Amino acid sequence: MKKIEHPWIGKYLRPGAVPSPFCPGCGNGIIASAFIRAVDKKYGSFDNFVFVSGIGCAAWIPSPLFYADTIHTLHGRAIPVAMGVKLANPKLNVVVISGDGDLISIGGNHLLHAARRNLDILVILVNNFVYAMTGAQVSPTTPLGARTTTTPYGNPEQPLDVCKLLAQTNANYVARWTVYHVFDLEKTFREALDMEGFRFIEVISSCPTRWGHMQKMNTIQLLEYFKENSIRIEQVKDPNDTQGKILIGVFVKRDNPGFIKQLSKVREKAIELWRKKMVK
Ligand SMILES: Cc1ncc(C[n+]2csc(CCOP(=O)(O)OP(=O)(O)O)c2C)c(N)n1
Ligand code: SF4
Ligand SMILES: [Mg+2]
Repeated sequence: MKKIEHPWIGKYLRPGAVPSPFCPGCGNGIIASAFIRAVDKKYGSFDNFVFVSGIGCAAWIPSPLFYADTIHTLHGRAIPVAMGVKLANPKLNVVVISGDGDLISIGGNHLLHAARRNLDILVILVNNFVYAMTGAQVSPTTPLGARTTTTPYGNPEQPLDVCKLLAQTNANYVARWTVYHVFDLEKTFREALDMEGFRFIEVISSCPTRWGHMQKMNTIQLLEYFKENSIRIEQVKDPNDTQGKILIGVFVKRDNPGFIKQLSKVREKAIELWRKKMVK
């Protein structure tokens, strides 16, 4: 095989993982490159980063693709592992990248509570509407009526709008883009990387092999669909404008103290009380 040369290989991309492990047309490559460009502009390296992922195609973005410290953990358990990493060393930039099945289905409970705590991690949800790695099974984001391998006559369930849900918690940042909106995506990564507290970015991604196959859509058609059917939050004049549309943009941006700050306040208080021997 011809050797591929690129300045990112050996810096941001693990040499053994190039060419990428993803199918042609997979949005995972677009998300990975937008994220690397954001990090490169802000920090110039992955030195202070730890990436945590669960199981699924999206989880392969950090591991094996990124040449960085990564923990590829159990299905659904990326967030608790990321919490452990952040508590052990709060100076690290801790980033979770995983899929809709991993983060919302089996890992949904962890996602909700990390947002409630305003835990200082960045979570990137790669939403391709199915469990892609295991063969296009229905997920909590599969649209109503859509065909998947486990709903061959149409999905009878309503999907979860996870951005709307998390916007109601204490999360400091919640945003959604699609892989068509690549410049917005990079900008949002840069913005979120700087912040404390819980930051959540959903990226609607193209999966031509599993999701696209079930919908009889190729990569171009998927990207065209994202382009034609997205509406920016600022453009919404009436709630009906969002019917059948993908609502994109920044849902919330706050600068509330993150969990690490709250925890250190309690820790300082405990030490002070202990010193005064007020605690038995
Ligand atoms: C405990 C456990 N249950 C089920 C599986 C099988 N499994 C592997 S990946 C996956 C779903 C992945 O879906 P998603 O997170 O959406 O990632 P995608 O492949 O779509 O990027 C499942 C159910 C597993 N690995 N471990
Ligand atoms: S199955 Fe879908 S999500 Fe997985 S690598 Fe292929 S295109 Fe990407
Ligand atoms: Mg998925």
